Amino acid sequence: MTAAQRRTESGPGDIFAPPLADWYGLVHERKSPYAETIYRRFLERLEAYTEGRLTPELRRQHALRYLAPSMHLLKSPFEFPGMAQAVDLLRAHAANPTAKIVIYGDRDADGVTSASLLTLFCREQLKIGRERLTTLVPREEDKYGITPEVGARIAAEKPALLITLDCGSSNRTELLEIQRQTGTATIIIDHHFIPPDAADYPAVEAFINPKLLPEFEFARDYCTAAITLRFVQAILYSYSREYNENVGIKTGGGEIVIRNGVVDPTADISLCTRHYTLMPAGEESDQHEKHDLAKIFEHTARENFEMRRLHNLYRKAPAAISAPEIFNAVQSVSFRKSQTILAQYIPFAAIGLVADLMPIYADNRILVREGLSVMTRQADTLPMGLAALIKKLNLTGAVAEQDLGFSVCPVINAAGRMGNAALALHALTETDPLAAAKAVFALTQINEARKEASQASLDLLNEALDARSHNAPVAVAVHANFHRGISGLIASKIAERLAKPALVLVPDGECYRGSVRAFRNENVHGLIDALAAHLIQYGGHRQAAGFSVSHENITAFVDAVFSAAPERFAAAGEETAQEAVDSFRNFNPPLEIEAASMRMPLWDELLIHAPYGVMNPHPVVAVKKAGKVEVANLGKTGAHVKIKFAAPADRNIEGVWFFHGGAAEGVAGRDNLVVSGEPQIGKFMGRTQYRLKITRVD
Ligand SMILES: [Mn+2]
Repeated sequence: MTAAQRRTESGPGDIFAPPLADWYGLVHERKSPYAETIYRRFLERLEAYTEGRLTPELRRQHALRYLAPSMHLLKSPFEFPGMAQAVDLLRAHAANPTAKIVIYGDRDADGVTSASLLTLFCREQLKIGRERLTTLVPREEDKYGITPEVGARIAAEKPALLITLDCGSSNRTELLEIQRQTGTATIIIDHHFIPPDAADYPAVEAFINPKLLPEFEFARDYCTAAITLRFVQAILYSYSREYNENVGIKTGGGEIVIRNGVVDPTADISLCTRHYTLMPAGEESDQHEKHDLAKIFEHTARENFEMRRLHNLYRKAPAAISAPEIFNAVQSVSFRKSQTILAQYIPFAAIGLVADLMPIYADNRILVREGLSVMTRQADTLPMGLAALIKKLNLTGAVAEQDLGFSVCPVINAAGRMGNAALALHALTETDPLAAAKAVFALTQINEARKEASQASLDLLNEALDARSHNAPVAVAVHANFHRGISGLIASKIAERLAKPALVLVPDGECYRGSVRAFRNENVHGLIDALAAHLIQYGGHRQAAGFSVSHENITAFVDAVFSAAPERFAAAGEETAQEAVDSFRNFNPPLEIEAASMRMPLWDELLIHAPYGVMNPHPVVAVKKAGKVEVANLGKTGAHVKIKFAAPADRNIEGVWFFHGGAAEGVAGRDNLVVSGEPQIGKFMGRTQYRLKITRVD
C-alpha cells in the first residue's frame, strides 16, 4: 500500500468532520461546493504535510485562518525568540545620533526586498539619516553569507549595530571576527538552516530564525522578508502605551495573561495593569471594573469587514476563535496609525514569500493576500521604486499572485543573478520618482540579459550533462561556459526538463561553484549535507542549495552524488512515502464543470480562497460538454491561441492557451472536448477579464 492510498483510507474523512466542516458554512453563507472542495483539500494537504502530527488546536488555528484570512489574526511578532532584543537594539541605536548602522542583505529577491524594506523603514519612520545608515548587498564575486571578504567590508564601515538579512545563521566565526574588530552589536534575521548543535549558533545579541520555533508553529515557514516585516511591526508596537504591559483576561475556562500579544503562562494575573473578561454568552460578568472583551469585539465588528466575519463566526461557534486571538485582533484594529504605516511595506514580504516558494498557508497566505491588495488598491501609497516597477510591468490596478511569480520576482532576482544586486536595492529604495523609473528601467534591461544568458546556458546542456544522469534519479551538468550567476536557474530548468533533481557546477577560479534544485520537493539539501566532506562550503533550503567544491575533489564529489542519490531519491516510477507526501502538497485534481455553467459568479467562487501557491495550489477545472469551439491566433506568431466556446453561459469567459506547442491544431470543429485549465480573473490589456488559462484539451 502506498502512502497516498493510506491517506485516502484513513485521514481526510476524519479531518473534514465537525467542527471544521461546519465552520465553512458559518463563514461563507453562500454555499459553493467548489469552494468547499478547495477548503477540504487544503485541510487534507495540511494533514499530509504535517504527517498527521497536528494537534486539534493547531488544526483549528489553520482552519480559521484559511476561512477568514486577516491581518488581525497574525500571531504576535514577539512570538519569535530574539524579537524583543532586536526591537530594543534597533531603537537604542536609532536614538543615538553617533551610532552607525549597517544592514547586509542577501542577493536574491528575498534578501533584497528585506534589505529595501528595513532601509526605507529606518530612513522614513525611525528618521535615521543616510550618513549613518549603510545598506550593503553582495558583489558579483561574493559567495553566499558573511564570508571573510564581506566581513572585512562590513567592519570597514565601523558599525555600532549590524543587521544581517537572509544570511548569517551559519556564520558564527565570521560574525565574531567583525565583533572583535568593531565591537558591533548584531541582529540576525534569517530563515536558512541553523547549525544542528546550539553551541555553533552565532554568538549575537539577537538571533531571529523561524527554525528556532517549535515544529509546526505557524511562522516556521516564514521567509526573511516576512520576518523583517514583522520586525518592523514589532517596532511600531513598541511605541504604543501597551508595550510590555501585562494584560489579564478572565474567560469561562480560566485566566490568562498576555504581554506584547504573547500568552505568558507563568505570569501572575493579580499584577496585571489592565483586566478584561470574556464570558460565554449568557454568563454575565459581575466584575464591573473589568473591560468586557465580547462587547469590544462586537463594537469593532461594526466598522470592520474582517472583524465582522470573525465576530459572526464567534457568535455561532465560539470555539472557532480563542480569547488571545480575540484580544490581539481587537487591539490591532485600534492601532490604526501603525497599520497604515505598515501597509506600504507589506508588498515586500509578499514578494519575498513568493520568490522563495514558501508555502502559502497560515501567516504567509495572509501576508501575500494583503500585499497583493495593497499593490492593487493602494498603489499610490507604495514606496516609489515598487510603484515604478509595477507600472513598468503593466500591473497597475491589478496584481495577482501569478504576477509576482512570473513577472515581479524574476526581475528583482535578475539583478543579483547577473552580479548587480545593488541595482535592485537601488531601484527599490529610490525615493525620487524620476530616478526610480530610471533604475527600474535598468532592472528590466538586466532581466532581458538574464533571459539571454539562461537560454545560452541551456543550449550547452547536451555537452554539459554527465551521461550517468540519464539512468540515475539525479542529473549533474558541468560546464565552464554556464553563466555562473544563474546556476540555480539552470539547475531548475534541467530539473524540470529531466523530471529529477539537478546539480549544476561551474568552475570559478580556485573552485567549482554549484547549485542544486529539487524537481518536486526532494530534500536536496540533505543530499549535499551527507556529502559535506567533499565540499568547501554549502548552505540552503530543503529544495534549493548552493555549494562549492575544490578542483581536486570534483570527480569524487560527482561520483558520490550518483552513488548516494538512489537511496535518497527513488528511481522514476517508485514513490517513496516522503515523495507521496511532497507531491500531495501540490496535488490538485481538476474540478469538473460543464461549459454551460461557466459564469462569472462561478469564477468568483473558485478564486475565493486565493492567493494560491505552494500548499494551496491554484484550482484547475475540466470543462466538459464544451461542444465545438472556435480557435483563433492570439498575436502574430500562432504560439498562443484564443478559444471561444460555442455556447458558454457567459460570453465574457474566454479560453487562452499560451505556448500550446501545436496541440491547439485540430481542436476546432472537434466534438466531445474536455478543456482543462486555471480559472483566472485579472486585468488583461487594461480591462477586467474572466478567463480560462488552458493547459490541455482532451
Ligand atoms: Mn530567503
